[in-house]
Amino acid sequence: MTLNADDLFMFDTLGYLHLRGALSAAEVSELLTLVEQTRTVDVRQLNADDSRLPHQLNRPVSRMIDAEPRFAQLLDHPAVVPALEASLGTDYRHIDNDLYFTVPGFAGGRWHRGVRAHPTGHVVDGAFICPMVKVFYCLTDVGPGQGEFTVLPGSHKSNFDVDQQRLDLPGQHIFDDVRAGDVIIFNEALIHNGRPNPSDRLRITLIVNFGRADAGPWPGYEPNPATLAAVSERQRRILTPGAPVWREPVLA
Ligand SMILES: O=C(O)CCC(=O)C(=O)O
Repeated sequence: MTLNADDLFMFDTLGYLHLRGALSAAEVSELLTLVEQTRTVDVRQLNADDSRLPHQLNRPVSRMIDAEPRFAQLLDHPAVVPALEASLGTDYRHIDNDLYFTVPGFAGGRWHRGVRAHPTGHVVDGAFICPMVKVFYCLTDVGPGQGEFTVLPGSHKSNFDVDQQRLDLPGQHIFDDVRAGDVIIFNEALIHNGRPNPSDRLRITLIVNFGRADAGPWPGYEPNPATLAAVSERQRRILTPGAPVWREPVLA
């Protein structure tokens, strides 16, 4: 999969790409098998040092790659490498990773962003300068009213505040036509949220968050040395912290 001029335009302007059918049916099936094997992992055991837990989501398992190093394929999957290299540079790094469930009855999250918006966007001299870009590997179909992911397109360039204490925000995009195997890539400066899930369907997402060469891991997400030893050389480079811990760079 390559990124063409239209993709670059949309990523710059909207702040996200929805890559439909990015994973094959066989890949979805393999990843769902890994999910089944990982979903009941004891997160206290996985995080021998309990100080990590307060920083993690564990919905149900943060640091899924440490729990199951075969998830490391998500660090350099061919479907996402072009967008990650274009937005973060060829030496992009891992920041955090989560096996993430949106369970039936989920009440909905709150709007947030992972890094600050930049009033003129994240392109300088024709190149992206995004500090953080997140990838959602969607393993289940998601339709209306099924705990959809939502973004405010263009909010990575926002110049005005918006009242975020409500479910629906002006201009929002709701990902309510997702098929298992789709991938969503977004600039973490986008305001985003997970909607309530009144349905009886579980939404399963594998989330991997990335930064530039100098990015450190989110606190509580430092990879295990054993994981670094188990993965490919390229994956090891991506997983190796570029700094001891995540700090947002100051963009001019
Ligand atoms: O997928 C969702 O429901 C929200 C996830 C989210 O907000 C995040 O990963 O920052």
